[in-house]
Amino acid sequence: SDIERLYIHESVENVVPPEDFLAAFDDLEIPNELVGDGETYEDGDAVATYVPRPEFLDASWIHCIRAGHDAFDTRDYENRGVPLTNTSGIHGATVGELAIGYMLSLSRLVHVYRDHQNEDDWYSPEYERPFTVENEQLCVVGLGTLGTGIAKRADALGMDVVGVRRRQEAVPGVPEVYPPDKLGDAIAEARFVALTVPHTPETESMISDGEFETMRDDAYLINVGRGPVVDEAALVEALRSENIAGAALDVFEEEPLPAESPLWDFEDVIISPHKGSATNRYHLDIAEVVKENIEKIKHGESLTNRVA
Ligand code: NDP
Ligand code: 7N6
Repeated sequence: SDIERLYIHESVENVVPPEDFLAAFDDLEIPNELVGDGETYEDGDAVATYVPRPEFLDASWIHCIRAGHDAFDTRDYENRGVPLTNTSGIHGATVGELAIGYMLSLSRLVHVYRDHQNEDDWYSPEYERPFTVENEQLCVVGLGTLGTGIAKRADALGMDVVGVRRRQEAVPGVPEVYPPDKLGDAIAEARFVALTVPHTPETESMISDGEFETMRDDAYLINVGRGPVVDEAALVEALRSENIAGAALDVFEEEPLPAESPLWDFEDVIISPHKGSATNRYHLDIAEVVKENIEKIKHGESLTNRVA
């Protein structure tokens, strides 16, 4: 049935200013409203939300404003026949540019110079340390919106890009695509390993002791997917034992990253507080996906990004 009302759950504040997000729907013919917990929903209601809530199962359609819908139990939605959609498809440039920024900093030491700037220190690194990313190998694990967003930008910088995914589909800028059971081969020669897979039972702790053994000693791990994809204790150990050279991390097993985490203190670990997707037009990018699906429901077409 048609969507008659659009509710925006207040949890969207985790990512976007709720009032700005709400205003992005003002051009629709249907009413929109900001709601909190404990609301009642009925047929014809749609909810865009950051968190899952049991009462959402009474509505006609739920949209998760995140690309990763791992906080939602898809079985609940399937059992009730309520469609659940996510916001994959919009983060190629945002997360892609962040990952490129990480690699350019790790190679040209921008983060190190800033650390020294904080001490008014005109610093000269060891001659051996800086390098260009040009001609270095990047392995992108997961070749969806995020992964291809990183791959095509890395390709433009003259990097040699390989990737990992389950489906053996050709990906522009990625001449070599490995299946997940060849992960070791895919990461063995890489200077940078970038993780862009969703958190699923298959990807949990996909990068652990064995993978850090396999990686080059001068390699850097980039994680912009989800924290649990990496065994964080193994990562800390790999950094301590100099089994890898460093890391750039946007996502963590526990967020916010606890103050006592050793990850804060490595010079060649760059930490961003889950801001890979944060830009000043994030609310508009998400709203576009929601509006596209409101149109699709109206025309009886199948939903984009349906995950349950
Ligand atoms: P997509 O669905 O477009 O891409 C996911 C990719 O992962 C697909 O190419 C899929 O390919 C691959 N994949 C899935 N399972 C496996 C596996 N077991 N082994 C290898 N590859 C696998 O999603 P997005 O790119 O939009 O987002 C990916 C994830 O990134 C999200 O789920 C979310 O967790 C995270 N994210 C983080 C953000 C941040 O702020 N840091 C922002 C946005 C997203 P195939 O099916 O062929 O295996
Ligand atoms: C919100 C980032 C996603 O999955 O994790 C991202 O889209 C959202 C802080």
